[in-house]
Amino acid sequence: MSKGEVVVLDFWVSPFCMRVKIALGEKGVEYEGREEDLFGGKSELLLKSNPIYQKVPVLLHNGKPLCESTTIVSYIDEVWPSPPLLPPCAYGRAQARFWADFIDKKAFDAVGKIWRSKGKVAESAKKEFIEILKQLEGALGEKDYFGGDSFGFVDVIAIPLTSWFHAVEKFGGFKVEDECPKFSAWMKKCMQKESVAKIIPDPEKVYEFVIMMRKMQGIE
Ligand code: GS8
Repeated sequence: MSKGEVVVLDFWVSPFCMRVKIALGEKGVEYEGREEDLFGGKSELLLKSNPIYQKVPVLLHNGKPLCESTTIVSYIDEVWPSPPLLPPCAYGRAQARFWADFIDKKAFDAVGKIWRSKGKVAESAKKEFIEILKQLEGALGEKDYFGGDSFGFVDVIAIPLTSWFHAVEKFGGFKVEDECPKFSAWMKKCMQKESVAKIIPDPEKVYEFVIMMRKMQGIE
């Protein structure tokens, strides 16, 4: 479903970039992914396209840049409406945006706190993280996906975070599956989707990346 040229300024292990690629995959949109070197030096194109934050992902649609993953996923849903990610009613859309915001504010922070810490701090970060997952389990309820029967907006926003779970499980000494079985079942269901499976990186590679980051930040 072409509506011009689509380029994603990307970084393989970034859950924010994964959101954009999964949304494009759901819509069947072809795109060119350009891997950024976030440590060695960002491209001129990235600096020019996202002068405010200088972060990936950036979506370039016919040369016009869009920044911030949740904003980009909403844009993709508007430009390529089929299959829809956001629900048709205003209330459902507002609810989806509420949970997307919760994931950004709470869940990402909690994952970061676990891998960036050690000892007692890591222990309390782990408790906080499990609490957040349980709140997400509550939002999921008995549904297959956050929005109901089909994979939608909140699923696209949330599923990339799970690519870091293996790493945080190793550092935190726990298993998401034991603590939050319903959330875990949702993860497995999402992973059966081609749009998700082909984008989520190998958990061992993510773990190795996190070890490297911990070394770089002097944590170990
Ligand atoms: C976060 C993007 C981000 O943190 C979004 O798109 O939703 N709120 C934004 N991108 C990171 C890579 S993933 O951790 C990034 O580009 N970092 C480079 C930097 O901070 O210099």
